[in-house]
Amino acid sequence: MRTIVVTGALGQIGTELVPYLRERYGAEQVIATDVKAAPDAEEAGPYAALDVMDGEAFYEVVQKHRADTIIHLAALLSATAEAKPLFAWQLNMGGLLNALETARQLGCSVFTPSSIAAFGAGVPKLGTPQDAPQRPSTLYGISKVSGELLCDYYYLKYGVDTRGLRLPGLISYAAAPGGGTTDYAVDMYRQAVSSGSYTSYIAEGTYMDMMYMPDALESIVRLMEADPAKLAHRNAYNVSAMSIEPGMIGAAIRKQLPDFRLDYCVDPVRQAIAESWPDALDVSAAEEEWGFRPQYDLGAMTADMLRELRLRLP
Ligand code: AKB
Repeated sequence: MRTIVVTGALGQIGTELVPYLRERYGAEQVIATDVKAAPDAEEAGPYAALDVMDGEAFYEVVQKHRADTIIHLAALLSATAEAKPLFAWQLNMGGLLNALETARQLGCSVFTPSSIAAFGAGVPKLGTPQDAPQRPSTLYGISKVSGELLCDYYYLKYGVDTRGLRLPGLISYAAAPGGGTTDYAVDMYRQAVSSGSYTSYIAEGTYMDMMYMPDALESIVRLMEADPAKLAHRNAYNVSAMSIEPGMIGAAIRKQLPDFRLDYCVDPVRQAIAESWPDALDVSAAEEEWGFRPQYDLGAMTADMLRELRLRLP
């Protein structure tokens, strides 16, 4: 990667990925884009307002900056997609198609995230294999499987260097997530610091894969820098650092904040989404093909999250 256009740069991943890439590749080499106008703080490098559903505008931004890589993050997450399925399909698929077409015409590589949501019924919940039937029951999951297939198509038919990760729930202190099912985990840490208690909309005992944001950022770069000859599974790799449920996060928080109180008020929509997903992915293909190696377990992540949130939250 030399010059990189990032879409959805103001979202949960983009907020942290853009500075991470700028540190590594140089500020001027990373062009942050989002549908919103540039925030005042966005002075650390180039920024362009871009609606990813506008194919011509997409092409122009990438061409103008002579980018060789597109990191396409703009998408609706699971809970929002379930509330607005038509728009979610249009944005998640239309934006990706524009990214791939631009890449095809300008010779770029493409990274785009898939998700644990790309799996549904009919797979083992524990150790969900890299290659398994993908029959998701959520609109978000359907868009993610379709995205994986579309990325494969552009690779096989046009030689576009497409790569992706089936990301688990990402936990970070820097940017609040929006519209996901795994967001409860981030909310719990934030509320633990700001109010000392949290009411979870996901039921106790509901396991999902999660990963701390620094491991996600490192994994994206590691995959994009990997030797293409070793990538048998390009779109997309199972990745996860831990399989956890709300009570485990609560217990980890209580080790540092003994008075932290965790209650439950289950939201049936997000609970159903969570139950349709795997409990724990098999990540061996990512380990073998490009050296996936997350650093943070639940304890280390909790210590870091609480330390950082105490500095940030009132
Ligand atoms: C969501 O909850 O929708 C996302 C995801 C797992 O893809 N965090």
